[in-house]
Amino acid sequence: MILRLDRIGVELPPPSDPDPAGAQAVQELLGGKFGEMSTWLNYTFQSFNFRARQGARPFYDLLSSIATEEFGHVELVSLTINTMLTGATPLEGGGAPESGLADVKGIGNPHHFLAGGQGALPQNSQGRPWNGDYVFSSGDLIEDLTHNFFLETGARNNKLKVYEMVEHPAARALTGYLLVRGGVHQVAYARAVEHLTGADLMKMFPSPRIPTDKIPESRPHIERGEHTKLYRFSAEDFGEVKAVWNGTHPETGDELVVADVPHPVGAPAHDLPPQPAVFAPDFAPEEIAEIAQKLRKKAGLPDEPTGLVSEESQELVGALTSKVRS
Ligand code: MN3
Repeated sequence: MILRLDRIGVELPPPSDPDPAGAQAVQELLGGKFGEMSTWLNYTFQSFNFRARQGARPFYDLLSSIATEEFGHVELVSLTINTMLTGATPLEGGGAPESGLADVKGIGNPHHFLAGGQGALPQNSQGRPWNGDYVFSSGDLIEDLTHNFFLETGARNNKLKVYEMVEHPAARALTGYLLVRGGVHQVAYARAVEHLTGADLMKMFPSPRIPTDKIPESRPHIERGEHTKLYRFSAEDFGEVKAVWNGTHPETGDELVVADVPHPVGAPAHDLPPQPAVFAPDFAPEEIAEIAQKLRKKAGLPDEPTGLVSEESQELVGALTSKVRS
């Protein structure tokens, strides 16, 4: 089972200039062959299918811990896409016949506006759906772990390319963070294979060569030691991971540690404003809010919503422009 927290893995910048073309490129990191849906579901199915897990417990615990972190990465990429799409149609007014949708014709992925409400989709950067065939779960532990090392290699390669292609601050913050965490997972699978076979994949296949310490958006995470920490996403379980995740980082020489907290501190998400032109969450969002408020009152809930969103969320609507990056 998975326990869900209403926080995101790392703080993301609030919406600024909308960038639908950039959001389309970021989709590769979500629903591409080497995207977060692939890392999440490869490790998830491998952990579900793990036979004789008691005898191989440290490896099962490693796969399970990384699988859960990947769920949060799917969330982060989705929120980045949503942030970049915010304001691409007018934030206020925007009713027919001038909804602003004509302004986004030919920019980015039309599905973001036509099939979705200016939100992320389980697709790659070409708009092709994520595919269950991307999941490799052979049942052979060494084969699966070697596959995962390769998957993380491709994933980091794609992240660096998206970093270089898209200069939107949300995309840069996302890729800066994911490059560091993907690096942890790449090293983790290399360590696991090394424990089982003696082969050092980091030496045999030193790819991709990414100097994350030179990337401004990665540096703060490295300074906090995020390149050395493995999280278990459980207060009680998956503790045998330390039998595999140990030694020193092959690039920095720092000691690899299992974090003593279950998950990263993270941050509350931004409450992104409505986009009435695409009916998200409705053509007249204030009516939904009114109904919800009545229901909350009837249920004996306090006047103010109990969930947490970022502090910036209060000012998001008025501060945004609707100017699309070109
Ligand atoms: Mn990931």
